[in-house]
Amino acid sequence: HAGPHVGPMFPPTHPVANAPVGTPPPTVDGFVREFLHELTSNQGVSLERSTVNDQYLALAQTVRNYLSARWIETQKKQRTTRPKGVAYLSAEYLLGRQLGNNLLATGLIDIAEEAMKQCGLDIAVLRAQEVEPGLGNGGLGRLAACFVDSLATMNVPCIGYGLRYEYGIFRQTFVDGQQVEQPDTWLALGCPWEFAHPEHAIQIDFGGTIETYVDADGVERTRWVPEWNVLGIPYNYMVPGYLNGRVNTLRLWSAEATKAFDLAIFNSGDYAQAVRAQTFAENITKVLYPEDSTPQGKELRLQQQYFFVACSLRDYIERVLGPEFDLHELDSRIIFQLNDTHPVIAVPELMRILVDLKGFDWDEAWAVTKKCFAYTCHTLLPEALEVWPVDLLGRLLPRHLEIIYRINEEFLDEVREAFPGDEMRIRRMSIVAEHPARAVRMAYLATVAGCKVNGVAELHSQLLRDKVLPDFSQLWPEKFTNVTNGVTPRRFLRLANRGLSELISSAIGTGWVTDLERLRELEPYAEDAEFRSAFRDVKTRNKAKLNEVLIARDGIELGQDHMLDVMVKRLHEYKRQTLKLLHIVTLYNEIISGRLDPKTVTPRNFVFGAKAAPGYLMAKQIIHLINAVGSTVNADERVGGVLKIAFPPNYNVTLAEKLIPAADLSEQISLAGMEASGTGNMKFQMNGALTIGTDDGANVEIRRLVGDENFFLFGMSEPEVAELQAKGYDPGTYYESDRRLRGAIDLIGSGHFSGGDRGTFGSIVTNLVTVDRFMALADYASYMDAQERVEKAYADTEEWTRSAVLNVARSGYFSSDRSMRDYIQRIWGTPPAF
Ligand code: OAK
Repeated sequence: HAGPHVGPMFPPTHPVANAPVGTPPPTVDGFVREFLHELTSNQGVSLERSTVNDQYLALAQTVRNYLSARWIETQKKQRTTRPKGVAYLSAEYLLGRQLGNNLLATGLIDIAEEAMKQCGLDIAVLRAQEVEPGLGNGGLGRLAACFVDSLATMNVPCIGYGLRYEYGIFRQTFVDGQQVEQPDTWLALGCPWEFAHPEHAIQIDFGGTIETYVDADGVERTRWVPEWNVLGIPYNYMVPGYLNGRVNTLRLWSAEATKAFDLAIFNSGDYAQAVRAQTFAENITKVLYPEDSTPQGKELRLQQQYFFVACSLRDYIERVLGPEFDLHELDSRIIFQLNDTHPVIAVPELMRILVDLKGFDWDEAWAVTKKCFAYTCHTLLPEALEVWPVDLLGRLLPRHLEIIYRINEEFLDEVREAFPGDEMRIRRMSIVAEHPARAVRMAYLATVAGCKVNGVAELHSQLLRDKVLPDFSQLWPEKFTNVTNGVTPRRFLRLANRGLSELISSAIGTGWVTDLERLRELEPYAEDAEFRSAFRDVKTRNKAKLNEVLIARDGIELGQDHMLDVMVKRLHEYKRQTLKLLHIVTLYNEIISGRLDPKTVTPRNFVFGAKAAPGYLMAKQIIHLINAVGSTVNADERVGGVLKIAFPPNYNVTLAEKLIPAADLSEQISLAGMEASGTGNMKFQMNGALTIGTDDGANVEIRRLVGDENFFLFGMSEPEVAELQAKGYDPGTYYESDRRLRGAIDLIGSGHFSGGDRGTFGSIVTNLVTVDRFMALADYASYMDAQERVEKAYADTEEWTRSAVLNVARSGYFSSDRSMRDYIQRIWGTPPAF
């Protein structure tokens, strides 16, 4: 690829680089003064009478003040230099808490800590007061948050566009071991990080009809006559680079009723109806859909998608570029990156703007549009590919449907020309599917419109080309590329694991924070017994901290001096939490039936974290089973405490930041060919956990980098899975022929974990033995073997630590800074600005 040259990142400057230009560096005294000022002027309370929430808000406000001057500065510079920027379009941003990250980015951690101490406050208590904005489901949303962090740190102009859900991902609770969802009221105590701009509201239309008319030049044109509309209110969030003075913007849209809409009904005297209209409009951004990669095809979801991309395009074109800008040159100033298919309705929207509103002719508009979008796919599951029924689209967005039809017609003409007479291919490739019902395949639309299409790990990108979009990759091989995911080392190493960060910096300096490949310099320290001992001390302290958190948060007590084995991710059958359970239940069954002496078992804490989509019944049953196995095993004296199962509810970014630094073993055990990438896998590696995993997603690249001897590989490879699938998979044969496996499954089926009731987990058992879509039984024996290798390896403390250090040293590739560099070179062409 002939991308632009990407120079070194903007070098980190002094530790208060984000302080306003011309202001003296902050001192503890100054910080105390500002904090107290915020407390009195913003919260209206004295220090003596203030609550922890007051104190948190005042502290956040103090930090926000440092950042906002730099933010204004960044925007001012951009208005004069007019660089090309990235507009990241994402329905989800799973940000995590902001205070710690913003203190880190401004270099104010120590000053703030000392200042709070002088006020008699513990900054840790204040930080714990923050409710994280859970505006995402899992991997896709967290990735978006890592990417905007990296772009700011690398000095690349970027606006993240998304939705300001009033309720984020539900708060998970367990009642009798079963998931119960509670609303996430993240805004209840006030969010100090957002800047609302109701004066910049944008009107967004829906519904109605289309009509043709003849314009002043005698040209026949089409226009949309919408039926109803809402207002989009922008809420801006600062995205600071790490110690570099740049502050980018995250702009999330909130829906409100339009005045005109209200007023008409109000004037008719129906006050109640007017209020209903308000409610109706505000529903659009009321709640995040909690389905992770299984879209439900709900009308409200399409409303959300159109609402946020329509707001974002209008915002960029009218407010950022302005009326003078020649939209023929749009691609010189922006690339719209589509985070999966959720924002793909932006494609016909841009066409509509150019053709209907700006008077472009069709071909001209299409030429511009094709250069302005790029599409990232985050899945391989067929059921995760979004498809919108034509009648729904036509009802909500009639003009967009018409535009999609025309895009499709012209696209299919192109296919016909490339493959004359191949009608089957035409039908396969059509953006509009005819069966089972007429529907628009959003991934196809994104592929046709995008200048590039990428997967999120090498294996995934390959499978995307070969299995999901084979006809498209044959037609346009050069369109397809890979960008392996990454995670931000600021949040997930520097901030989450201060102990390890300090140990690393004491060995190799601090440069790794923005240049993670420098972790390679740690390799020789793997051979240094003193360093290894210090490394173990850090782990031990992280485990102790985790214990404190779990006791305070959930009353959970982990086993002392146990290996920490962690599986945290959304609950999905393809991720195979059940395979993990089969391992645990097997050990347990072998112990209680006297075949395994618990004294010979390495003591282990098994920690799960997982939310299930509320409508995903099998996932919810698996959660129930994990909890049931946990309470049974934990209470069984025959186990002697060597197996300890913990399932803290409501796994989120905040908990991840505590769990991952304490982990010894990272479970990445999806069926090969199912996990697009995984990003938790990278966070664990970076924090010195060893991985037990299949050859799936980014595990492939992790293993290649750390070496076979530092990774516990098991299970079928993707081609082996495909072969077994083709041959016909029968889980029953594995069940019949493997005594330990049968024993574990039978124990679950016997009602042992459900007070004797065989029905409770009957469907899990039946499903495993007769269907097992994700082949847990086929990989079971290999997994058990690998777990035995884990036990042996863990027994050799020095060797294990050596491996752990090498895992850290070889994790540099998985910085999201590197991902961003790849996007820039392969897709965006947006070099660092100033
Ligand atoms: C969510 C909704 C629709 C389609 C995909 C997702 C999603 O979260 N996918 C996940 O994206 C992560 C980031 O790329 C990957 O690491 C995960 O493997 C993938 O499941």
